[in-house]
Amino acid sequence: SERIAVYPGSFDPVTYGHLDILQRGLSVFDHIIIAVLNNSSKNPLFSVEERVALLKEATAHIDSVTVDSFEGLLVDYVQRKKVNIVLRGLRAISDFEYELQIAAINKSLNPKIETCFMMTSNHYSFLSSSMVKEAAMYGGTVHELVPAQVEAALKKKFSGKSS
Ligand code: COD
Repeated sequence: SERIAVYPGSFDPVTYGHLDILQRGLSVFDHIIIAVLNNSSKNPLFSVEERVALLKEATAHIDSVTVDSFEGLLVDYVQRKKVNIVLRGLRAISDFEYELQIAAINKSLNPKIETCFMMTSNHYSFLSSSMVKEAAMYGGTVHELVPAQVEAALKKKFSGKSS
């Protein structure tokens, strides 16, 4: 049977760090469902539709990936998809505590669901969506950090707001 994992996140916006974890995940899983959190409380820069569209463009060349969004509890979404593995990435040690907390809460909410962690390459270990947004806001070059469509979308968001 097919091994499927759900890769959840805010992806506001998707970076090469996220895509690095996706690539690693694809060496272990047959199919990965990227699940974008539809979060009103986190006040994202990109709407859920925009984040999904950017992820779809960034993964268009990969057959074994689908992009979706979800609301409410992650474990409920994962169960609805009939999946029992959550894929997450680890960067610097600072991620560990946060990820441990999420994994522990999810485990207590649904013991059948396991979280699988992949370590990012050193190259991306300090890359985050928030850093990318801040750099772009002040007119910095984010070319090496995000796919071209994301770079263009950031430019559009911040045009007129910087300088
Ligand atoms: N290198 C490697 N991995 C990276 C990098 C990088 N440079 N950047 C990000 N990642 C990894 C992150 O470690 C994470 O594993 C994944 O990519 C997604 O990252 P983000 O920042 O886009 O996503 P988060 O952390 O905001 O996602 C949080 C969730 C949406 C998973 C969480 O809030 C959630 O499940 N919410 C739904 C409500 C719920 O179920 N709550 C209970 C559990 S908290």
